[in-house]
Amino acid sequence: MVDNTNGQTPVDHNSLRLSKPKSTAAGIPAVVSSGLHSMKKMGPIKTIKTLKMVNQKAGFDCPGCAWPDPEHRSAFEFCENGAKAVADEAMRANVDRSFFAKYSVEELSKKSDYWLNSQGRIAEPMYLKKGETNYQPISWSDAFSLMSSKLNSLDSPNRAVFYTSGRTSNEAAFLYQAFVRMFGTNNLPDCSNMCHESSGKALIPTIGIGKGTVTLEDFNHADTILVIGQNPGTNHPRMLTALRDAKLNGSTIIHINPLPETGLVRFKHPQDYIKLNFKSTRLADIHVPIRIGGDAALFQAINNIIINKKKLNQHFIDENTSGFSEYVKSLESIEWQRTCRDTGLDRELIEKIADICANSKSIISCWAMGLTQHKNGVAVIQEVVNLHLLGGHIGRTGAGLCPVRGHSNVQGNRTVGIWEAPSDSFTEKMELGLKHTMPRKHGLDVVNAIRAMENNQVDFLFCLGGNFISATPDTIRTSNAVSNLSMSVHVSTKLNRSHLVQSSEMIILPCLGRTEIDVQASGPQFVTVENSMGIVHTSQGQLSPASNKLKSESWIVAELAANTMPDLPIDFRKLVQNYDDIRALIADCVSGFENYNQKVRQDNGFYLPNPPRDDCKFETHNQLANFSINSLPNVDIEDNQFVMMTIRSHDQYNTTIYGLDDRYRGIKGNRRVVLMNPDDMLELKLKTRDVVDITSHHNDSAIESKHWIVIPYKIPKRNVAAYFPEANELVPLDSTADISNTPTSKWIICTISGQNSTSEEE
Ligand SMILES: Nc1nc2c(c(=O)[nH]1)N[C@H]1C(S)=C(S)[C@@H](COP(=O)(O)OP(=O)(O)OC[C@H]3O[C@@H](n4cnc5c(=O)[nH]c(N)nc54)[C@H](O)[C@@H]3O)O[C@H]1N2
Ligand SMILES: Nc1nc2c(c(=O)[nH]1)N[C@H]1C(S)=C(S)[C@@H](COP(=O)(O)OP(=O)(O)OC[C@H]3O[C@@H](n4cnc5c(=O)[nH]c(N)nc54)[C@H](O)[C@@H]3O)O[C@H]1N2
Ligand SMILES: [Mo]
Repeated sequence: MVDNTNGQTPVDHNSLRLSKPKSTAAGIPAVVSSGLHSMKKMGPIKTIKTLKMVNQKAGFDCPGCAWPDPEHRSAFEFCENGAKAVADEAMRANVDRSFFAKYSVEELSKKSDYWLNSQGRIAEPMYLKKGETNYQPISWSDAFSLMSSKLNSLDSPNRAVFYTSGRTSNEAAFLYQAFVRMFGTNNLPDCSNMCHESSGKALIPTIGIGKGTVTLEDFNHADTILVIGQNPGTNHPRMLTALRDAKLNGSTIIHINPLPETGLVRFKHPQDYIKLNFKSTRLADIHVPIRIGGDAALFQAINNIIINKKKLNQHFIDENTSGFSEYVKSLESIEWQRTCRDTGLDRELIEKIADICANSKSIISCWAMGLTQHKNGVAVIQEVVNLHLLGGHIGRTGAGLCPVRGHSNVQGNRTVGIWEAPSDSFTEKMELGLKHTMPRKHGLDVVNAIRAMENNQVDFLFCLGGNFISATPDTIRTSNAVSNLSMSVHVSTKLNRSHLVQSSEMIILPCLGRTEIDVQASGPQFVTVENSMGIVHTSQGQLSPASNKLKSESWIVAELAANTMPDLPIDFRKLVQNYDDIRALIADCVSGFENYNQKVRQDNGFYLPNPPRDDCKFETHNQLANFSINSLPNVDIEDNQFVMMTIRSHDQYNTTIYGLDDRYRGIKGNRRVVLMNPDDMLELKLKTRDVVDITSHHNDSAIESKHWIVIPYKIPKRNVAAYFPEANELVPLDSTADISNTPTSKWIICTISGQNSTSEEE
């Protein structure tokens, strides 16, 4: 029905069911939901066997999120959504040559994301020749010959782009960036560019490290925990356990979010049922229903109140920081009228939160995409940092900054070199370790890579995991850019839309997942990953691979390197025979990994050095933590406009759609919905389930997307929400955050029109 050759998600005509949003997260429904998903995909025996290995010392790291494991683990150390991620990977390998013979690329592109994912694991390498309609099988060696001759035929190494999604192990990621840089380019865009890039860019100049500064234990000692722009009930369910424990230890939890996300209302730990404890815990003491984009105004106001009340840690400020008096001066012009308008909040509530912060001995601030994916993503995070510097809430027990990472090893990937803009000192150490020169010129990030493809400056795209088409913004524009490529290669576990938007030649390389046994010449291997709190630990797959044609990511990267550059000083093929050898090389090339092989074998792994956390030291240009002064963003919109945020539902992992239900929000069966404030609906004369068209506006350009079902929801006026990836087609490629260049997926100015009556059954 819809022309889908450009990678758009087809319109969803399934019937929509609505119910009241839930008030308690997890509990029995979570156990049932994860159980059902797992049983359906794996059967009962494999389900129990598999789930017992998640996040255990000798098991595999959950491919779900990057939340750390407690030191004393229970037998079932996973959450509902982790169980779904595991079950999804443990599916049978039905996507093989007969599958691709049956369905042409054109036919597959008409299928929903849910359907594509539910077909099972990809079984063997596949090749789509120029002009052909269907993928055909190809041998591993022929695939490498095609790729290496393409790479060697390029006019410049910079005409190749190497994307990474954050599930890749440290070992594979390290080998990959080593090869890419020795090949001669820093074109290493990654999912981080669309995720926590703003956090890194905000933290490096202010505290000297682009990572968080707390440990899990700190949660037990925090007076106040701010959860800002984050939906942990769905995206980091195991964080709820940490919040519950903090709560039981007396902390106050403040949830700053346009939506009253269920995960932060009440929580029931599924494991408590085993102990016959049926009570749930209230989590957030205060929900702050901020307008989308109002956080900078909120934090400046809070900081100003704290300064005016003189509730400062003057000793910390004097000893450890720079820029305090300039910052104080910069806040003098704050006006309540603007604060209340930008935030949509009453003065009273803001004063109450400021009061709590001012009187807290130790604050932890957690944040995710609700802050990073904004035009002022970097600046707003720096405003949170300012709050911490005023009270010295950093570098001591129970206090600190906690950017909550997404993909399970996205932080580790960065640490070992997946970055288009490495520092000179990083590159120098890498060169010494690898005994090979590397380019200094910074490469392309995600958005600039798409622009370069659009301008025919790139011929070759290699994706180590991920779903480039559906994760990036501006779907139609990006699809057109990608179709300019002469070759694109996807190392994947599951079928996704990126396999269906045609470049001249396409290759799919199926790889082992985190859960599967990885045997190389020296025997079974484990890999290593870094969680959101800087702990590096092992992960060892335990399940038989879904197909005997799957290869490990490290092996794939090594073969790519060996085929493309046979004369390198490093024997990539030898390195993958025993991953200890890769780790030994990482120890030589990356700071903090000395004695890697020994340290990572300790129970619970090891912490990477973190000067602010460990010693209250700040390795910035002036060796001090820096206050930052940022002007407020203009969040005014015109009378007929709305601000849209694109969010995740409960049954998805990024672009992988496990199911069609968003259980906590009470939205089931159909994902092509737009959540609106009931007063706005009245004004636009819209009823529940009416169908509308949405147009996004950026500078002078507009993008239209048809057929969205309206749902009334508790969301601030003039704010709307829709699900990612369906709504990506509305995110303009050129609307990006200052400094980090992250697409503003939570700030899309749009108009809504073309209402007609319900057509969900059509
Ligand atoms: N099950 C599951 N787990 C996941 C993922 C998944 O898709 N599924 N994805 C993983 C990845 S890669 C990531 S990055 C994380 C993402 O984790 P989150 O960042 O929690 O994910 P989002 O759904 O993007 O939610 C952002 C939240 O920010 C709020 N928000 C939006 N705009 C604003 C704003 O202007 N101000 C404030 N204060 N809040 C705002 C939204 O209402 C929403 O609750 O989760 C990871 N874990
Ligand atoms: N509008 C909008 N856009 C967004 C966001 C948003 O909030 N709103 N969020 C952004 C964020 S935070 C992120 S992190 C990106 C996510 O961007 P990506 O990381 O590119 O996307 P994923 O959906 O996580 O990738 C899913 C695919 O990864 C492959 N895969 C899964 N496991 C493995 C594995 O172990 N190895 C390999 N090689 N492949 C594997 C499967 O084939 C699957 O189809 O999207 C970004 N895009
Ligand atoms: Mo992410």
